[in-house]
Amino acid sequence: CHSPPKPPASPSEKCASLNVTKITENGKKLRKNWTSSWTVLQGTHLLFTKGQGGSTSWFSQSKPEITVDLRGGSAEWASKDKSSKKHVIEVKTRQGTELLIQSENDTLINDWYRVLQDVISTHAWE
Ligand code: I3S
Repeated sequence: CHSPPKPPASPSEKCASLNVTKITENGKKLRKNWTSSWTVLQGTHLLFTKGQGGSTSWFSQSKPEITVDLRGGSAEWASKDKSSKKHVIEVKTRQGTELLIQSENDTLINDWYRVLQDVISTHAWE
């Protein structure tokens, strides 16, 4: 994560510009609103800020728009009926929020899929 003034990133920190939309909040269905979002995985939490043009956006300058706790949640490849886009991950939280995360870059999204699975399985019983 390219932000020199910040303290050193923890090993579990990861960031990328990804396309994101919430589809459910507290169990209630929402209208999709895909936005490019600077996405940070910080420990067991995923933080999203409004994208300001891909990887040049500076996370520490803007407050997260969405924060989700991955503990007790799930991350799976979204089925075709969830989106017509390619490479879509469906993230569900224990609190009943569902998000779709997408990137045209399949290497990048595969990497995120693997890391999300890893975080969720590591912290499954917390
Ligand atoms: O699941 P939907 O309703 O087909 O999702 C599409 C819509 O949200 C659409 O916006 P409006 O119909 O509200 O104008 C978006 O532009 C599409 O991107 C959504 O579908 P995809 O398949 O791209 O997730």
